[in-house]
Amino acid sequence: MSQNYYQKEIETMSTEEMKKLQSEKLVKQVKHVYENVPYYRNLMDEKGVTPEDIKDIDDLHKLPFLTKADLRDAYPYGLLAKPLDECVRIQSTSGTTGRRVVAFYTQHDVDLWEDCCARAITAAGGTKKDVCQVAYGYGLFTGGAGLHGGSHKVGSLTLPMSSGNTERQIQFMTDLGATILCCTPSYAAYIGESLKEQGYKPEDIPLKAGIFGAEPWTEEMRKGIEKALGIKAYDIYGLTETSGPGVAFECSEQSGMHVNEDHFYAEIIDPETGEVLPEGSKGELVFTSLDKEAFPLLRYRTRDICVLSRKKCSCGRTLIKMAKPMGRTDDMLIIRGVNVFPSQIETVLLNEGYEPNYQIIVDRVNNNDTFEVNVEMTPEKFTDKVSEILSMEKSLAGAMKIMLGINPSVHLVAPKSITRSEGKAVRVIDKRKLI
Ligand code: DLL
Repeated sequence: MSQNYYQKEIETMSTEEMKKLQSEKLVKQVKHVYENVPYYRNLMDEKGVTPEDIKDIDDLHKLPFLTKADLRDAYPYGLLAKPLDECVRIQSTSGTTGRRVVAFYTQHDVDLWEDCCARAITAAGGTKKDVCQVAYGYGLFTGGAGLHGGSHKVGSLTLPMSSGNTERQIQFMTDLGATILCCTPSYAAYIGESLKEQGYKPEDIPLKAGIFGAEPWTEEMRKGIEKALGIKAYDIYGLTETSGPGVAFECSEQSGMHVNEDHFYAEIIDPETGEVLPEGSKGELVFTSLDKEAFPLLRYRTRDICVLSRKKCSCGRTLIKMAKPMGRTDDMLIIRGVNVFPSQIETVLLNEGYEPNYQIIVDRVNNNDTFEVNVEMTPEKFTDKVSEILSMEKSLAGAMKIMLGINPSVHLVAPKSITRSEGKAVRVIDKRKLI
């Protein structure tokens, strides 16, 4: 295989060796947390677990979970495991769903995180010869900082663009010959649209690969972006609580993301009961940070719904793989009693030849849920004949009914009328105020 591994000895380690490494790290980590984080020590005491009970990775299930509610309770310093003067950085979430998460990093933690991102860039074919355009937001969001650091480690020429200012993105991309683009998939799709409008064909664009994540995106959307930009599009996953992007990354096989399991141990649990589920089961993804110093969360419930697999990968890596997250336990809409994920709607749209430019609007009128989906017409499908529009809306609503089991009312809206996102896209407007 021609690809250059960044850390081959880890990424192709046997499962037994990996387990040994994880066990050694976990024993130390639990001790570190117990001694330095009174908040978690109380949770362990309540559960009657001591650090001595954790002898290897198979004992992990004995430990209590941490949830977003714990992060809220402990905000801002309650889960910090190192003195502040040993920390060199914070990053934070946008805080759209409740209080912000503030994560702390020592220099060791920053290095570990950047290593993970460097592995991701390498797996996407990146080397020091590449020009890596980082169009994730810089600042508190982890996307910009993480991929920026990873690109430096790989030795690529890094373009620290941040998100937005699409004209300038395109100018730098074409003038400086960017070969790798890092941004959210929705922004990649938007950059693709803008390039097309400016008369660029995929073969005129210097890019060869994209590293896209931070929000859910479907296989159909991947195909659309790959076609528009003439690239291979790789998924990358992570969350602020675990450090940021790079917890898992896609390789040449493009079928699920390898978890950097020497640093982050993944479990799948039943979100209702908390029971650990066997490999291959669908459930909530839980991460344990095995060697972070400042903000080392143990058994953190991500709320992402996912599946893990140890199936052999053609790239040679042995790191366990996670599927594309299928939604979030808190992203799932319950409309008229039926579970609906935005990703299902996106799949229907792409199958039916629409772009993933849509917005779901849910409301409650006279105790009944209303369910509307606004979908942009594509220039190809555009018509101003009312009868044709009605028939297209009916056919799309029918396809959604088959996928979801309930009937939305679909409205086709003019191309480009739904606000484009330069970061994470806002797909759902839930006006019901159920919480
Ligand atoms: O989104 C970190 C990140 C930055 C990942 C850049 C990838 C690239 P948060 O803002 O804390 O961190 O949001 C974390 O975003 O729990 C998932 O629900 C979602 N998410 C992240 N990556 C993916 C992905 C960053 N590849 C939350 N596919 C996570 C689907 C993703 N969802």
